Amino acid sequence: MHPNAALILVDVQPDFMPGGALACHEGDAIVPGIDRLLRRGLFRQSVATQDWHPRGHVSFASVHEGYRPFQQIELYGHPQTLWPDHCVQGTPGAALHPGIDWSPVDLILRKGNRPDVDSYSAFHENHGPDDQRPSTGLAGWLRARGVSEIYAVGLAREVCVLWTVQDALMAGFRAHLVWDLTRPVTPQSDETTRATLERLGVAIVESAALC
Ligand code: VGL
Ligand code: ZN
Repeated sequence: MHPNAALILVDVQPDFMPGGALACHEGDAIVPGIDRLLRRGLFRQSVATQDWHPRGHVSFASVHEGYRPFQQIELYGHPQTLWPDHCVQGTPGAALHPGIDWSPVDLILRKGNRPDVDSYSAFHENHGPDDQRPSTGLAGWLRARGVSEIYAVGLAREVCVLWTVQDALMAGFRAHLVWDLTRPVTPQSDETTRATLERLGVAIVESAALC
């Protein structure tokens, strides 16, 4: 039991899994373990994020003439990776994965709905035209419910999961990443991701050790 902890389930959506628009390596392998973890009810609160883009979103390579997915541009003074069209609002690929019973989840937070700003983390949008990273309100929501630490699972390990644990730390939460319940877009990024987490003081844990 983790009486002061929240489970954050990041972007567990078909578009981030094999066959999806922006597939993570073995992205579907985390589905049974996440379903089991949710059913165990170990956490004070649980929050799911859902990547939820309008058609023609600024992060889609298809709207930047001459660019292809996975190339980088500068957007509002910050690097922006261009992605294949993914998680378009209302499409099956954007659904919360049907292999998980989502009924125990306390909050579902949709992100990336602003056409001109991307949004990786559960806590803040990415930089916008005014150079701010607007808060989603999640830190306050968690604090108001007595949460002081978070455990992150989901996709993608080196993108939205990593940004979420980084922002959690910045907001004053103890942060854990459940390694076996995350998968990366690019497996070659794992070494850098681990080093970053260790440097920041994020605990890397395995789901089998949670009790
Ligand atoms: C994500 C790229 C674009 C993620 C979302 O969930 O990690 N990655 N949108
Ligand atoms: Zn996205």
